[in-house]
Amino acid sequence: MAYMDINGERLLASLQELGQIGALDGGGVCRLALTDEDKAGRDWVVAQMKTLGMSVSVDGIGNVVGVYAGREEAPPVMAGSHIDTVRTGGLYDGNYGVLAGLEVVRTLKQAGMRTRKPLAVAFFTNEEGSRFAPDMMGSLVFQGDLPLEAALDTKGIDGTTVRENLERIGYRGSAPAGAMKVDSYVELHIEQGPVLDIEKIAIGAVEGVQGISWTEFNVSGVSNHAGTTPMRLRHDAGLIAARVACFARELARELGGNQVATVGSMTVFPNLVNVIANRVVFTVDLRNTDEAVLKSAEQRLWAFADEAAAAEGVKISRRSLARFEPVAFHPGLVSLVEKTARDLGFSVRRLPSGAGHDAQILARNCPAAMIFVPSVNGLSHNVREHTEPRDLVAGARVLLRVLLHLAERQATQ
Ligand code: HGY
Ligand code: MN
Ligand code: MN
Repeated sequence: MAYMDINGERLLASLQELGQIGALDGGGVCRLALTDEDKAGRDWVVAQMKTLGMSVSVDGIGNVVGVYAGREEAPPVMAGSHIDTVRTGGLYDGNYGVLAGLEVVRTLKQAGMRTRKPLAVAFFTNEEGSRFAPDMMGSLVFQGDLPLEAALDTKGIDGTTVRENLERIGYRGSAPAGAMKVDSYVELHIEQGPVLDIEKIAIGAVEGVQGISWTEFNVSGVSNHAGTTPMRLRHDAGLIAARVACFARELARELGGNQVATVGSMTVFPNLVNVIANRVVFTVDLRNTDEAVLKSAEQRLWAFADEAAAAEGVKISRRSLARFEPVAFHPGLVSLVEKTARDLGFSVRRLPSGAGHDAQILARNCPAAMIFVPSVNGLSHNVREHTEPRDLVAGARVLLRVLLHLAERQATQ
C-alpha cells in the first residue's frame, strides 16, 4: 500500500464540528443516547459517511455501519465506537474512534485506494448506558447477546423506553440486528484514566477490559418529621444509602489492586430538608480486572446492604443493571497495535481498560483490540476531558496502519 497518511488538521476539525452538536455552555457535550442531540449527531456522521460514498446501514437498535467497499467481497475490517455521551461529556469519548475511522476512509479515498477487504466504520447505540442500562446496549444487540425486543422495551431513567425514543429520532432501522459478520474490530479511544498521561506515553496497546458490575438498590423506609421523631424510632432510607456508599469506598480501599467502587446516582424521596427519607434509589458501580475478586466484592456489598437495612427496619431490594466479565483482546492484534506504534516512532505500553467499551462486546465474535491515547490528568466523563492534538493525530496514524494491515492480510490469524 503506497505511503499515505491521515490529515491531522481535518480530523481535529471534524472533532470540533461534531462537538458543536449538544455543546454545553462553558464547554463539554451532552448527547445522551436517543435524545434529539444524539439524533443530530447521528445525522451529521451519516452525512459524512454518505459523502465518502460509504454504504450506510441502520439496524433495529439503531447501530449505524458505513462500509467503504474493498477490492474484494468479504466481511469488513471494522473501526468504531460510539457518539452518545454522558451528561457531562467531552469531545473525545467515543466520538474520536468514529471520526478517526472516517478519517482513514477519507485518506484512502483521496489516494484513490481501496483495501482488499472492505473497511467499515460503526457507531453503536447507547454505549454509555447512563440513560438506558446496560451500557454497550447497541453492540450487545449487534452481537446477538441481547435480544432486540428486550433492548427496545428497556425503560430509561426518565421512564421512557428505548423503542419510543429510537422511533422518535427515526433510527429504528431495518437492517437485521446481529447479522453482520466482521473480520476484525479496532477501537481507537482516549484512555480516560491517568496512566499514559503520567508516564508520558503516546499510545496504549490495550490488553483487555476489566469486569463491570452495576447494581441498583431500592430502599424503602418511613418518612417522618425530622424534628419530632426520636432517633430510636426512625426507619431512615437515607441512612442506608449513605452507609452502603461508605462501605463501598471502604471495600475498594481494603481490596486494593484494580478494585474501584462508585455510587454515582442517588435519588432521595421526598428529598426535603425536614423529612426523613422514605425511599432512596441509588446505584453502585463495582469494577475489577479479576473476576473472582469482583464477585466477592459484589457478595460482600450486597450482604452489608441487607444487614444495614435489617438493622434500620427498612426494606431493600436490588437489581442488576449491567454485568460484564473481564475480557482479553486478541493477542495478535494487541501485538500489532504495539508494533505499529513502535514502527511509527511512538512510545507505547500495554495496559487494561478501566472503562467499558464496545470492543469488549465485539471481541466475543471476532478478533478485537483497542488503541489508547492519553487523557490529560486522566479526566473523562467530565466537560474538561482533554487530549493533546498531537496525541489525537498519533492515535489516528496508528489506527490507519493497523486497519490497512488487517484489510490486506490473507487470513485472520
Ligand atoms: O461505563 C463505562 O465504562 C463506559 O463509559 N460506558
Ligand atoms: Mn467511550
Ligand atoms: Mn464513556
